[in-house]
Amino acid sequence: MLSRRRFIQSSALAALPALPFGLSMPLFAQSAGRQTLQIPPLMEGSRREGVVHYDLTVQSGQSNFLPGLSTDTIGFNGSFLGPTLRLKNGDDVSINIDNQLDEDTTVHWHGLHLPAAADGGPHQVIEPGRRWQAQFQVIQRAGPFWYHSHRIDRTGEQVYHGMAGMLLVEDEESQGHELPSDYGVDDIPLIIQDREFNEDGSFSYINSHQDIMFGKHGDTILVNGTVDPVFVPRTRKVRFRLMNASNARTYTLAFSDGRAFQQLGCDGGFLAQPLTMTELTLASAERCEIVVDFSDGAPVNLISKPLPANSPYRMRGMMGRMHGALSDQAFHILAIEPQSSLQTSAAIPPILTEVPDYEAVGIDRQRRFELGMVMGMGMRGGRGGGNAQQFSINGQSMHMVNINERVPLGSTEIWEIHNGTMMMHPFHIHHGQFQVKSRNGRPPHAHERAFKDTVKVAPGETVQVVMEFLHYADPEHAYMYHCHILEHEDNGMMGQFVVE
Ligand SMILES: [Cu+2]
Repeated sequence: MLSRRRFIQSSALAALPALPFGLSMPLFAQSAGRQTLQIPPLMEGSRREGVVHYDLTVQSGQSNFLPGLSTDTIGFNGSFLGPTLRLKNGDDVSINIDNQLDEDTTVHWHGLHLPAAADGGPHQVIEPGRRWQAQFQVIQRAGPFWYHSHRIDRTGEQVYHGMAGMLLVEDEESQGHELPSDYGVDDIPLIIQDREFNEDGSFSYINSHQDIMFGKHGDTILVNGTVDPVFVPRTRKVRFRLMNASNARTYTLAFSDGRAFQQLGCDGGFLAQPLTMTELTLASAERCEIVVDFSDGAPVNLISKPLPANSPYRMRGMMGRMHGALSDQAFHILAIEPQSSLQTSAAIPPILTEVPDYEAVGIDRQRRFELGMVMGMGMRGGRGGGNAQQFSINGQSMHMVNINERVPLGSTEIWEIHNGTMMMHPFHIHHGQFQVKSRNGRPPHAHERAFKDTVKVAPGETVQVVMEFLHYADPEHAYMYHCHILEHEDNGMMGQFVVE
């Protein structure tokens, strides 16, 4: 299959500022010209009789990513991606989803704590022409969440074509802090995705066993659906809501001049205190909030570096030897060119929140989850459920009629995830947020000591997370747990549990 490299103009490469890391950066390069970073419209909903209503329509369309070419895509209320939904903790919300596609879909509220029947997982199918209504109370700390297709066997293809959007939860604490919060001005969503294009401009989805084995990777970066984007800060400090909405790729995000930034939080809430960082690694579905200071007025690039040589997340063994290059790829993500005069920004508060200790209430039970994948010639490809034997959890591949775990309402459990494969898997659990308790028996990293819903599990690693199962008992409707490399999920690395 022809790749994007056909389209690369050398002039675009000359426009990239010098990089400090000795990277051979431009191999996977950008379009012929920069475009202003698109900002998804903000949807705050309309309040009627105590309920906040949102309306989303899933529709097919065409998008123009590449000069002179159009791409068939899927979006919410538009042709690609969707509006940023803003929800307030404590509100009762009702979200209408109208499916105008000619295929089934579902819409999952990734990271939110809500009833299983409102979760939008593989069982909440929306047939073509039909409407699904998700109604729930927001019981959620402030943070960056998202929504995306969760259709059985075809999540990867639907998300790849555009079925994703950001969802911001605010609460009294987040609104009480003097943080950058002017959406689109100094509070900026960055939905990062990689895509491969065919010569005619269409997306190239799965066309090899490798695309399933390693997950679909592309050589062109989109940020909020923009190729080669540029963002112009108007304020000294900017808050970025970073979201890895790629099907499979892991990014190690940093700035081209090595500048430090403040991490405020991760998937499901604030860290106790801002953390000074110079890079962070986000796997598929992980999010992170950061604040960056542009007071010096200097242009800089957000980049993705190769995984460090000693990173536990690199592929190992035969996979590493054959496909370690995936871990070595570097990308230009976003050009940042501050305007000449910048408005002042408030100082970042030294204390952001109190992170409660889930373990303090006592652990009722521990469960173990063994991630498995079969290497090599056994791969049959395809996305049909009938082919879903390559990937497993505890030796079983996802099947819609199997309930793998039953969790008593009100319990607190340790879920221990062991990765015996040769590549990293980002493990996601529905129902709500968890805390990372340990990695191979050692304490979690400082940057993950907040609430998370997706956790990287390195080859050979055992990660323990602690989760509370509260509020919603329903023996009929299942929640999912799965690898968030979407091609792994679609091919069986997923299981189901009920809270009862
Ligand atoms: Cu996986």
